[in-house]
Amino acid sequence: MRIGILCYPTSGGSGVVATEMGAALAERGHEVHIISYRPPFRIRPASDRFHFHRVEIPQYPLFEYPSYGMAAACAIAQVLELNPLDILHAHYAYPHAVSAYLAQRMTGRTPFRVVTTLHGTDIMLVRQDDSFSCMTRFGILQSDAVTAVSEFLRGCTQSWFGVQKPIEVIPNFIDPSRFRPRRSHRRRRERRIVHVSNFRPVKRSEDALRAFYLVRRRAAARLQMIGTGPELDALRALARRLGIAEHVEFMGESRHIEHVLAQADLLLSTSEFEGFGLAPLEAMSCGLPVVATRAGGIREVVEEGRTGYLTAVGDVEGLAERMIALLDDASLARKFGCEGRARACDLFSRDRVLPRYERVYETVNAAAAPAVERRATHA
Ligand code: GMT
Repeated sequence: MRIGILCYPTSGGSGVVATEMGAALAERGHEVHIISYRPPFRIRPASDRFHFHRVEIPQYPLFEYPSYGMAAACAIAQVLELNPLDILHAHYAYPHAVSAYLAQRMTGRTPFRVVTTLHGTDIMLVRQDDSFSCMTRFGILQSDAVTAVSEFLRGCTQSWFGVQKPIEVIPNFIDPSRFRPRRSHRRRRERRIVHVSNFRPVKRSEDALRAFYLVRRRAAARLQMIGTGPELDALRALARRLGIAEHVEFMGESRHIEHVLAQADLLLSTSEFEGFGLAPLEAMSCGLPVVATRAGGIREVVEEGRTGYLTAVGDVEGLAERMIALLDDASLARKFGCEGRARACDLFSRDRVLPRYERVYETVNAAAAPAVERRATHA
């Protein structure tokens, strides 16, 4: 099949999943066109069937707010001039599903079908600002098929947007040969706790520092903060105020997070909301136990009491206690790590998940009538 993938290029999970999906689909024989405003964060040469196209966002002094959504629609239309597509896979209902719809209309007939994957941030936006709601709902309703990365996210979408349209849950995936345990079981003097974030309020990374502060009073440990984002300076300042700065390493974005994870002792996730929780899954695949908040989709990734511990959002003491329990008991940590690895391989391996997307593509492609003509704007 000929598949276009429209995604954000940033280090957030949706861009990572979209790029990995593109690379893997190309390896499976599809022709893949990634469309994004810069080469996505984890993009890597996959095969000669894997192409990148840039969304150019025109600047003109009169227009104070250049429209990214429309620029994305133009980019799709330009790709289509030279490369016919069967499927345009939009990662995010807002704005990408709407851009895909617009591109369908611009190109006259309906040359491709639109599959939209909801990741979480796109759906959660409406809780912050209701003005996103009508466009997000429109994007969902106009897509030929919609998938969500967790049951939780499907439920939120159906209730917050009042849509009855079927939404198939297809979880995120990992490549188990890349995300694999590599650790020697020799105990280091300082145990390593990893926290992955884009340092936005929804991640509650302050809780990670505060919980780590409590851990430090009981165990020699080091906190590795991976990622970048708007709260970074405030977090550095907090680490200094708590007197733990020398034990907290702000590592920036990591293209090869699998190497950091493989050398760590546990993953800490403190979010208030997660559509899925890709970092916990990657950690489990590397054989790490996870300590996390019960934030939405994470409950479908981490099996409580078996592959990790879950606490209420904001329960800093609870997070610290669970981390100490795992750092103190090497055999428990190892048991959780092994169970996590097995769960990641059994339920979330790339080879298991990708055929599900291929089936969605085949189904919408086989649908008789061209999508735009037959669609109504209601559920
Ligand atoms: O978590 C972020 O802020 C990044 C975000 C994104 O949109 O790139 O991640 C979302 O998609 C990931 C991949 O499906 C999920 O694992 C994350 O849970 C989800 N984030 C949120 O829902 C906040």
